[in-house]
Amino acid sequence: MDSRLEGIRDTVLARNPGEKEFHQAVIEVFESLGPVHDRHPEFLEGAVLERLCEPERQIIFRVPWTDDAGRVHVNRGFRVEFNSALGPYKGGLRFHPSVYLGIVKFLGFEQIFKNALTGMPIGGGKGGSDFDPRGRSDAEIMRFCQSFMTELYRHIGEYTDVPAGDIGVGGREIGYLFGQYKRITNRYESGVLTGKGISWGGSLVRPEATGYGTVIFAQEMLKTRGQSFDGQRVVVSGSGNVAIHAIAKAQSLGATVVACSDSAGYVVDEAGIDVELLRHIKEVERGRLTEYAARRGGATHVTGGSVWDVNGTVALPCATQNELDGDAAAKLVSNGLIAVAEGANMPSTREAVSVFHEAGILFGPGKAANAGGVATSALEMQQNASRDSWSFEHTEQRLTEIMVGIHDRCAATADEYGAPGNYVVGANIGGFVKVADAMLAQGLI
Ligand code: NDP
Ligand code: 2IT
Repeated sequence: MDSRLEGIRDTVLARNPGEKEFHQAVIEVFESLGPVHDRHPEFLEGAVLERLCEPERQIIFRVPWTDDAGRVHVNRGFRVEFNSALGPYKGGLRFHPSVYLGIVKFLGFEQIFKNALTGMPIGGGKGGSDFDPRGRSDAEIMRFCQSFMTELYRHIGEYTDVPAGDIGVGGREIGYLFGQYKRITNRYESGVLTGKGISWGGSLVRPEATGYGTVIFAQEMLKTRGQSFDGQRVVVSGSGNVAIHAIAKAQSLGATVVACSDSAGYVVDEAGIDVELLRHIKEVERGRLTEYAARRGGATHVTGGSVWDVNGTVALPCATQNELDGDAAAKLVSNGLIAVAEGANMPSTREAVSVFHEAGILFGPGKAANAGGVATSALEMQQNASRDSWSFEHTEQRLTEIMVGIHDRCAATADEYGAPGNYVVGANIGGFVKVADAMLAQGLI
């Protein structure tokens, strides 16, 4: 790391003790930014990095709710409004038992750069709760969401902060959250949340957007080496919103997706994952991957283990942070890997990213490769602002243009700063310069 940034990094780590995922995200960005500060001394003079690492506002609140048996539970709710230089805070809500401030801050920090790369007018934020939705009835989920929004509503708004989904938060939860916001405020403010149902202000393509966008980004990387998805053997982690649509898109481009996973294990299906069956089990029945293997002839389920033991030419990690470590990366490389695009946020550890770079693997970091979800959220906000709704084809075309644009900007920025082919450098510098310029233009805030 550039020696001018080391002291700033040390201060950030010391000010935020115990938040290891946030530290990891900050260090990874700082490692790219040395050359920017050679060209832009004004960023150091204006203490841009010090300001960028301190969220503009952090909200932590109690979320009490009752289960179906009438027992009272208390969870913790978070919203970190990280940076509004480019637009209202924008980013998802995650409901998962592992959520604590360090996870919300890593996600919010990444979101600043990701949102800048989309070229849309959106700042960065993130939120969520340590609530575990697993095994909860619809009525329990609804009561939790209503309680969560009963505090959150006072902090958000179309021009202030616009949450959406993430792990454990999909269309059902956004519905309950929107209903409660409307009830408390007496405003049909469509633009306050994205990922809404299509009949009440949602956008076509938003459910598919992250997974589709990740595959479009990967396809652009493959093109730089004269390759495509056609005939690739793809391994995907996760089996949620992002994974399902990444699988569908990769297969529509001629690839065979031979494996996917959940937190209990993974399935191998050499014939190619049956997306409709997977979608039905996961989204309609809210079941487990063991069900998939039980119903699909030829597929096998492995309990525990690592999906990265399955060999493939393209890997799409679409589950969660730090799910792909240095050993897994080395194994993938020795098994014939050529490309990785991150559908999840920070799924590869720093060691894994080093392994990929040293082996000359095409590597698309999450803040670039999974930006299609939030970009389509911004398209949903545009439709809401103009009280319009666009066709699937038009919206998908916009998503494709945005993803190709992000790919090309990352590649051009990496070239410009002397790191050709390094999409991590391209994404970090590309996102950072845009936000830094806007922060300086807006004065000391
Ligand atoms: P979902 O809740 O729909 O699916 C999450 C998937 O990841 C499930 O298969 C889940 O398995 C698995 N998973 C979650 N946590 C863990 C864990 N700790 N260990 C192992 N597996 C885990 O979430 P999404 O598909 O929406 O999100 C997946 C990733 O994509 C996240 O990193 C998210 O931040 C990122 N992302 C999401 C976007 C979106 O628009 N939804 C946009 C950009 C990025 P199980 O069911 O067993 O828990
Ligand atoms: O990580 C992400 O970009 C998301 N979970 C989507 C955020 C959004 O506002 O659509």
